[in-house]
Amino acid sequence: MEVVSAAISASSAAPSTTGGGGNTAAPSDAVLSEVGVIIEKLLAVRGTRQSSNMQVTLTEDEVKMLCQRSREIFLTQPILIEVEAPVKICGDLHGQYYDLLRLFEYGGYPPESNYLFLGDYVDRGKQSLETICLLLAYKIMYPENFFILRGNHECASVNRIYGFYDECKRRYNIKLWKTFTDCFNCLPVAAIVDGKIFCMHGGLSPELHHMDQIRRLPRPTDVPDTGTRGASPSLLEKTLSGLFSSDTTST
Ligand SMILES: [Mn+2]
Repeated sequence: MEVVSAAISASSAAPSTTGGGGNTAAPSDAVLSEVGVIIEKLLAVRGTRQSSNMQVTLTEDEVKMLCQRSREIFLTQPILIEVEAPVKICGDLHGQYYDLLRLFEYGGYPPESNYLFLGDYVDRGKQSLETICLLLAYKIMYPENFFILRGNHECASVNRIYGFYDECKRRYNIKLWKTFTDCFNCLPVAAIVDGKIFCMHGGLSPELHHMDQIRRLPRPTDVPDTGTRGASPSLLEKTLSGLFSSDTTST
């Protein structure tokens, strides 16, 4: 089995359809219309990157709605998602919103192309909020054609330190950062493309021997801090922390 890890910029693909919207947590037309407006706002700064890194300020209610609706969709889909090719696979964004826009300019804005992002949307860069909000909005809009996995920075103990918490506190409030945490704790952690390409953030855990170990992980779940657990960590803890083992704090 091939292994695709983070930091791959864009792999091949042509437009395709992999089926209609999920029916279990399908958002209402009113929600989709609201999300459409949010996407328009977020895309309105296209082409401005040379002059300034313009911010897009959504209302707090809009951001909360994105977190809550996307969280519902994540929970109706598996923690190990099965994705059909063609799909464009993209690595760390780390708050670089204009890089995300360039990826879409290059590869086609959803739903023209299908996407699988491998995690680390927040921290380090200046615009974690725009970055994660656009990804969540596309997830709600195209739940069967747009996929985002969890990276080690989609974890409160990490993004408390590396920038996302500060950005939430500066632009909104701490409560909204907690709302993001609730959403991140429900993200899928791995994907299999066309039944043969295994994709996830960071490295493989030495504890991981079978895909069912991932499928059995409960959600919501925090990623435990390595080294601060009790003497006998559960397989879940070992597996989930191991999932991100090669990419803990340095990237
Ligand atoms: Mn990273």
